[in-house]
Amino acid sequence: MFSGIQPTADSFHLGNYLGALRSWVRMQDTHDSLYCVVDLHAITAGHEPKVLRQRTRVAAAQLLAIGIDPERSTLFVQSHVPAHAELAWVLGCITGFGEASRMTQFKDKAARQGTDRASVGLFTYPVLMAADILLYRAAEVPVGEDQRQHLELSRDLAQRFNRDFGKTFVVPEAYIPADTAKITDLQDPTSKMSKSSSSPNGIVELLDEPSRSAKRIRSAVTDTGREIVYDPEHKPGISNLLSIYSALSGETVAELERRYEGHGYGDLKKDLGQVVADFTTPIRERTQGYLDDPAELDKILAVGAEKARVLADATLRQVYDRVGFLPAA
Ligand code: AQP
Repeated sequence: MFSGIQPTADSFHLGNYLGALRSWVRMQDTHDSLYCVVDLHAITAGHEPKVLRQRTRVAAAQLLAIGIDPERSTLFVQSHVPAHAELAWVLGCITGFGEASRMTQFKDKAARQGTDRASVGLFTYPVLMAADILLYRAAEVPVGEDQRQHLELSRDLAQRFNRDFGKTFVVPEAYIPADTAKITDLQDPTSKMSKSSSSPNGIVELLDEPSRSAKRIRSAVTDTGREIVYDPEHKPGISNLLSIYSALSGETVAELERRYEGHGYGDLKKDLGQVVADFTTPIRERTQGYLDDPAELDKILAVGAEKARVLADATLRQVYDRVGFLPAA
């Protein structure tokens, strides 16, 4: 099993955690797992080198803090394993231009940045993601709903390569949690909570101070009604808060609806602020603990990269052979 996350913000948000990272932690018990901080992906939309380096460490520290265990899983940084970029080139050569042009995430981001400013790297982002996954012959990929189309492309490329050059890749399946596949923006509950497109008040960050998270939750957009019921179509704001509450507390949405019968939105928001604080405070503290010892953190990542390189290089050698490259002496 493989999955990755971009170091494109100072903190992960609850959408990242509930849509993907929570499954990462759980799947360590049942799967041979590889987890990657995808820094190559993080330079597709403009970046500051010093900030990227810091965010890459913060990303790795947060993954350790939420419970990724480097003894049981392989945790590494994408740029430490050159085979990712090398396989992406080969896969790019079997990807149709029209096929890549249909990726909605590129279309959305390019529309926001302006087509002239959007990079070729942003365009080929999903091909690099396919390389990440296929290198490790991953059968399952835990992601949020927003990545479904990219996963579909990875499957198509695996099948195409296997057909044209002989069976090489495992065709991966997306693992998308039913209840929290899409956590939405607190200020615009019809859009996904997103590091790059949400306003700061639309996001709850794992590393936020509890008072700031509570304030953002208190100011979350809700509808004009009074009833606390789960109805994503008519009450997207309240439904999003109920999803988050249920996922973090372990209570079902139906139990929460019963508990808050006759209460106002303010009560739900206040209690959710506390639930979020209880959840994020130990994560924030543990993250800081890892950041206080960067040498140890870098050592964990070096060990992870070494393990990943062994697997990735074996796949890449096979791919190079299958496509007809002359072996290096
Ligand atoms: N709102 C969300 N709900 C559920 N899952 C989500 N994910 C992201 N947002 C939500 C999942 O988090 C994983 C890692 O995200 P990423 O940083 O690699 O990719 P992303 O989708 O690009 O995340 P953002 O916040 O939207 O970042 P930007 O704005 O920089 O693109 C993925 O599995 C994703 O599905």
